[in-house]
Amino acid sequence: MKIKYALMAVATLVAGAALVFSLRLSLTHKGTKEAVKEFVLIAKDMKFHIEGEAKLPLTVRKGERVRLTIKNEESQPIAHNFVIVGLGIRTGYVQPGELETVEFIAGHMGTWLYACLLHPGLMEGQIHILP
Ligand SMILES: [Cu+2]
Repeated sequence: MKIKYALMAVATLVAGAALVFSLRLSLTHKGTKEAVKEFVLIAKDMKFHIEGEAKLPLTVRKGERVRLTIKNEESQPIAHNFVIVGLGIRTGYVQPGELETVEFIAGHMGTWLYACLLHPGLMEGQIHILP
């Protein structure tokens, strides 16, 4: 009887360890696979400015996950949004003091126009999706 319980305990431990190991494997896999390219665009004085070390125009590689945040830092009551014309990506209207983030996979190579649809001409730029 005692041996049977001991064997069951060992089997449970082994199964538990295998489960933990496979969970860690899948987490590690996910962590390396889903690197995110992050941009923060500041909307201020009717222009887009880039925050941090990123440069304009925005440049990413095909297949990359992109996380883009638009922050409205206007001192006047002016709303803005962010739309990548041609890729079907858009935020809602972002009010002063607010921000919104969109996330997408850069699936189509080329140079795409992005803009604030409320102020086209004043607030627009390009995103390059490279091979
Ligand atoms: Cu705008």
